[in-house]
Formats: sequence, C-alpha cells, structure tokens
Amino acid sequence: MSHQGQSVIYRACNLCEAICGLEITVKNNRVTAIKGDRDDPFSKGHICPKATALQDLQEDPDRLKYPHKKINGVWVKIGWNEAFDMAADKLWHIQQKYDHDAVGVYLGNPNVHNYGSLTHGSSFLRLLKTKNRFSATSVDQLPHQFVSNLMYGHQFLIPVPDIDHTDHMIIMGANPVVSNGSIMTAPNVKRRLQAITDRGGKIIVIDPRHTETAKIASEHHFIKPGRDVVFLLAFLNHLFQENLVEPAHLTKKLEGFDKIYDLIKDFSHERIEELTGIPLNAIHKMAEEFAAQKKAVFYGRMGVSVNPYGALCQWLIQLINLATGNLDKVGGTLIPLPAVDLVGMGLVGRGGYNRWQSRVSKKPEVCGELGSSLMAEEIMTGGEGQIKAMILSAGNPVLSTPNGTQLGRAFEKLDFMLAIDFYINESTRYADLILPPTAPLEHDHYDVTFFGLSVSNVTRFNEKAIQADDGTLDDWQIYHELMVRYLERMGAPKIPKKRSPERLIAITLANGPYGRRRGHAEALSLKKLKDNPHGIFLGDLHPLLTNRLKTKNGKINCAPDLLVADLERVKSDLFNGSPEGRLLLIGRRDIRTNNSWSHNSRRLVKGKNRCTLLVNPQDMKKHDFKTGEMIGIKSRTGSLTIQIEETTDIMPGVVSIPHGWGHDREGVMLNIARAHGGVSVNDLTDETKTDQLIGTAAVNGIEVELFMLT
Ligand SMILES: Nc1nc2c(c(=O)[nH]1)N[C@H]1C(S)=C(S)[C@@H](COP(=O)(O)OP(=O)(O)OC[C@H]3O[C@@H](n4cnc5c(=O)[nH]c(N)nc54)[C@H](O)[C@@H]3O)O[C@H]1N2
Ligand SMILES: Nc1nc2c(c(=O)[nH]1)N[C@H]1C(S)=C(S)[C@@H](COP(=O)(O)OP(=O)(O)OC[C@H]3O[C@@H](n4cnc5c(=O)[nH]c(N)nc54)[C@H](O)[C@@H]3O)O[C@H]1N2
Ligand code: SF4
Ligand SMILES: [Mo]
Repeated sequence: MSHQGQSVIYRACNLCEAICGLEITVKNNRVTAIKGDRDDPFSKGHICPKATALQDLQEDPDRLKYPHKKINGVWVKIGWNEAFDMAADKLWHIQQKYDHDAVGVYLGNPNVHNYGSLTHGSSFLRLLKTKNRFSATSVDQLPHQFVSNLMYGHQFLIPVPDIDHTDHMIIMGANPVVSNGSIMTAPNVKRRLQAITDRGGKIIVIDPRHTETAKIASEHHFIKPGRDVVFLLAFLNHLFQENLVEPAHLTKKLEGFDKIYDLIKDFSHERIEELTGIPLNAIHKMAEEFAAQKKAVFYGRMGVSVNPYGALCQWLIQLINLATGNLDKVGGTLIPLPAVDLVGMGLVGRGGYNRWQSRVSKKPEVCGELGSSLMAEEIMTGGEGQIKAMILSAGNPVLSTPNGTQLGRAFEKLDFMLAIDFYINESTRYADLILPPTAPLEHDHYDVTFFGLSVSNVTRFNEKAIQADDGTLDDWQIYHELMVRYLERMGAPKIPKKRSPERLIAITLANGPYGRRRGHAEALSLKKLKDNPHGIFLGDLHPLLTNRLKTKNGKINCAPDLLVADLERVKSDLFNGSPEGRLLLIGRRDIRTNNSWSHNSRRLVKGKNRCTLLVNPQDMKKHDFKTGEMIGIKSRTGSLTIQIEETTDIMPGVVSIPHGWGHDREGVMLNIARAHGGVSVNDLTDETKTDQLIGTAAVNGIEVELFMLT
C-alpha cells in the first residue's frame, strides 16, 4: 500500500497480553500515526492509550541502538564484535573459574512478547547449564503453570475463560478493565465483560479494592489480602455439601476427584468471615448461584497468584470449574488450539518440580526456574555455587521483584553483568555491558505465547513497520551470536546454522494443527499469514482438553500430592493462627503504565501523579492524615515517602501502591521517567514472603505502618 513514501502497516501491539491489532502509518521510515486496526478479526479496532506510545519508544533519544561498555563508571559505545567477544570471554572465564551456576540469568516479561527472544534466547541460555535461572514468572503466573503441570500434565495447558459465551463470571484478584486481561488474551476485554451483563448474565468481583472492573460488575466483595484460599475452600465445600457437584463429560477422565471432599471438609467454618471479611452465607449464595448456571466460569489472576497460597488458590479454582461441569466446556474454561502448537508438538517442556534446589535456602526448582526472591541471597552468600555474574534479559528486577533495594546492592557486588535491553534502567545501570536489540516496530512479530492463551483461535504474522538503523541487531541475532562465540570458547566442533525465527514459525505452522502436513484444504502457511496481515480467525474455542492431556495415565489429576499436603499450611497458618490487625499493602495497575518501562513516554506520564498511596477514610482518621499530603510508609524491608489519596474504593485495613515506579536514581538514563520518578513499591515488599510450596513472591498483603513526616 506504499505511495509517495507513505505506507500503512498492520501489526500487533506487543505491550500487553491483549495483542491488539494496530494500523501504523509510516512516512519516510517514521511513524506518523498509530490507530486500532478495524479489520483485525480479533481486536476489531480496539486499542488503549499505550499503543500510541510505541511511537515514543521508537523515537526515544534514550533508547540505545549499539553496544555500550561501562569504563570507570562511564558508558562508552563500542562495536558489536568487541561486545560479543567481551560477553563470551567474561561468561566463559567466570564459569571456568567457578562453575556453571556462577552465571545467573533473569528473564523479564517482554521476552514473551518477542518471538525471536523465545526461539533463540533459550538455545543460548541452555548452553550455560546454570541452575540459577530466574524470571518474572515467579512474580506472576507461576501458580497457573505449576497447577496445569500437575493436573493436566503440561505447564502450558492452561484453561482460559470462555468469556464470550459465559453467563456468569467470578473474577478474583484480577482487574481486566485496566490490565486488558491476563492468561486470557481478549482484546477489548471491557466490551466482552459488558456483553456478559448485556445478555442478562452476572459478573462478581472479589478484590480488596473496588476496582475499575468492580465498577462495571454486578457485584463486588472486599476480601482480606491473602485469604482467598479460605474463601475458595468454603465455596468448594458448599458445592459438595449441597450435592451441587457434576463434572459432566469429564467424569470418566478424573483421577482422585472422589478424595477431594474428604480433604477439604475439615476446614472449620466458624472463622471464615473473620478470616476473609466475607460472611459465610454470602459465599454459600455465590456457590449456589454459580452451580445453578449452565455456563459459568471462575477466574483468578495476579491477586490470587502472587499470594502466599497462590498454587492452592489456582488449584481450587480449577476444581470449582471442574466440579460444576464448567471445565472444558463452552461458556466455562477451554483450552485454545494455536496454529503454532508448542504444547502439542512437544516444543516446550512440560514443567517440573524440585529437580534441583537453590543453594542457600534449598528451595525447589519449579517449572525450570528458581524464585526471583532468592536472587539476592544467591549473589550475596559466599561459597561454592555463588552467582558471580548475571545476564538480565528484557527485565527490570530492581523495580519488579521483592526487596529491590537489597537486589540492587547485590548487583553491585557482581564481577560481571550483561544486559540485553535497550534502556539503561534501574537494573541495567549495574551492567558492565549492554547489548541493545532493535525496537519492537523494527522486527517481524508472531505471538507464540498469547495465541495459546486466547479466547478465540486466531493467528497473525506481522512484518516490521520501520527499517532499523544500519548496524543494529534484533534480539534473536544477538542471542545467536552470543551462542556462536560461547561455542567457540567451548571448542565446539560444530556451530549451528543461523535460522531466523520466521523460518521456525513457517516450519511449526506447516506441522501444526492447521498446517499442510495435517492435510488441511485451507492449510496455513507463512505466506498465507503474510497475505493476511490483519490476522486470521480460526474459530471459537471448543472442548478438547481430554485429547490434549499430557498426564501419564491420560487422566486429570485432581488431587496432586504436593497440593494436598500444602493444605496443612492453611490449617496451621490461618485456621489455627491468631488474628492480626496490621495494615496490609497491595499493588495496582494503571491503564497508562506497562510494568516499569512505559514512563519514558511523555504522553503516558503527564497529568496528575498516579504513584500514590490509596487509603480508606477509616485508616486516614486513625492517623489524622489529609488527602494529598506526603506521608511515610514502612515495612520490614524499607521505608518510603509518598503522596496519600483518600478513597472508599480501598478496603479498610488495606493500602495500595502501584508497581513499576521509582525511576529517579543515580545512573538511570531515562530522562522523562526520572522527572516523574515516583517510588518503588518493591522497596517495601519482602523477599521472605513467598508461597512456601513454589516460591512465588507474595508481593500483595505486605504488613506496613504509616507515619507522619516530621
Ligand atoms: N509489587 C509488584 N511487583 C510486580 C508486579 C505487581 O503486580 N506488583 N507484577 C509483576 C509482573 S506480573 C511482571 S510481568 C513483572 C515485570 O517485571 P520485569 O519483566 O522484570 O520488568 P519490566 O518492567 O517488564 O521490564 C522490561 C524491560 O525489558 C526491556 N524491553 C522491552 N522490550 C524489549 C525487547 O523486545 N527486548 C529486550 N531485550 N528488552 C526489552 C525494557 O526496556 C525494560 O527494561 O513485574 C512484577 N512485579
Ligand atoms: N495497563 C497495564 N496493563 C497491564 C500491565 C500493566 O502494567 N499495566 N501488566 C500486564 C501484566 S505483566 C500482567 S501479569 C497483567 C496482570 O493482570 P491482572 O491480574 O488483571 O492485573 P492486576 O492489576 O495485577 O490485578 C490484580 C488484582 O488483585 C487485587 N488483589 C491484590 N491482592 C489480592 C488478594 O489477596 N486477593 C484478591 N482477591 N485480590 C487481590 C488487586 O487489587 C488487583 O485488582 O496485566 C498486564 N496488563
Ligand atoms: S490493550 Fe493497549 S497495550 Fe495492550 S495490546 Fe492493546 S493497545 Fe497494546
Ligand atoms: Mo506479568
């Protein structure tokens, strides 16, 4: 569609899981406009304010394009050849001197939005043979993966809510109206939610904050942070007690389901209201209503994942959907069938547990990694196996993992840090070498992850929108070259051929469920995808879990030993624990923020301060605070000064600070973000507060105290 140097390119937004289709106008290789692509069959023109900020990212003068090396504290631009040699030499020598585990790796969230990082990053990282692998997963969706692995035999067989066909949705600890959905790829999720109530259905939100999602819901209940497990046990108990259990077509596929009631019925009921803040009869009513619906779905996300009982919560949610016949059912939860079928083709590991342990605290490996909360102690504690070097890839753990201050201090002690990132942010400022990849619009794109979590089966391949500057490299090219240089040092006899991620997609498409190797008349091919840049709709989701199960006996494992045993913790910590009255801190997201890396765009930070502390009027009164004033807040790990905002939207006894802020620090090269710095909530969160079973950080429900500044 190119004329007079102007062209229109259609491609996906890579910022969040909604993967909206964009229409990008480019003139003389510069973005002139970004709009929603109305011909995208999935997102139908929807976008949010962050999409237009892709232009700011593209043009950001702070974005690095070439390798930089820190010499005596000063960043100096160097050539790629020197940079690759330096990276390979340092990593190789550190591993030779100590051992493989001396190099640690942290993978950040944008990796899953960048298919080249996924295809090529893993090959390089595998070479390093380190057990010290960390990622944003353990501050995020790890409980979903762990539970899916145990119950369905694969960490990525995650049932997603069939939001477009359900009549009843309970949303616990998620705020899709702002987050645009997570582990549920559903562009314009707000419209999809409104359609539920428009067709006479009901949405119930269970959240310590009366969120933007609660505001469009039919019903909202405040719940005390970290107590969802108690609610879920009471809910499931009631289903059994009232004989409301009917797993429908799955009945013959269940292993251990008959044990469930015995396992959970002992959880005494008299303390449930005290523990959760929700009256028992309200929970019973919700359970009865849920069971009475033909199409109902229970959905729980971040609030119940980054929680001390995250794995138990996600298990109980699966069991509630299963027990009411809503698992693997239209209008309940369903498993997508993506065109690039990583699970079906066995291209990604099924996940695992405790195949190795962390060195210092002996915590189990979960799904191939260790909890990010352990990173600092693994760097700071001397002895064999200590981390001496780190690779940070598309991540900012100083702002995004608990006790970021301590992690920053640990990073300072490293012998070497390599960052693969285009920003010098709060974490990469500790690097010795930074290898910046091209910006999102400068490389082709395929959503290998999110089509596997989508509420419809869709597919889309996009070409680059902008030609990158000469001598810049995509993430996959950086990883490939790192691999080559490292193999050279190993003295490897053979160096693998360079194959672009595009080639890999072409092969997996052909072999996938809609590919020509499966004899499809209308087979998908890369060419077909390229000819249809708006994307191709492949149909609604339909029940197929039983065909895709990866468990050894082909059944759903309803009562995995690890989860059953973990119920004891609920008994001892909560049911037999003593009540406490400390103020609890939770997080929140904002429509104009994308984790920690959207604040260098002026249009996303302008306007009123959004990094504020939300406090209920009852707690304001206790302290005699006034809205708008600066106050102090402290926890075991740190103390911050922050502007206070009074609101009845937050539950009494709970306060909230969004994450991803705290930019105004020495060495951070993000001009606009530094001028709108805010504070980092993860300077208050606590690396010792985790889900004891799988190590997910419990960044919500942190005990804090507020104080007047003198
Ligand atoms: N308290 C609290 N903490 C949280 C959360 C919370 O709710 N509360 N949420 C957690 C969640 S869900 C997540 S996902 C994490 C996110 O935490 P992280 O993944 O650690 O951090 P991000 O803020 O996503 O940082 C992304 C970095 O990747 C870089 N980047 C962007 N695109 C690319 C690319 O294509 N290639 C490369 N190489 N680099 C790129 C950016 O410049 C930026 O520096 O935070 C977690 N932390
Ligand atoms: N605008 C925007 N969108 C984003 C992101 C972003 O940073 N900004 N990040 C993206 C990423 S990486 C992710 S993972 C998704 C996350 O997507 P969501 O999970 O939908 O987003 P959150 O806002 O973290 O929602 C968590 C909710 O849990 C509540 N909560 C906190 N503690 C508890 C608790 O103990 N129990 C219960 N029941 N609720 C609790 C919080 O009040 C909050 O409303 O969002 C994605 N989309
Ligand atoms: S909701 Fe916004 S950030 Fe997310 S994919 Fe769509 S346009 Fe991008
Ligand atoms: Mo996330």
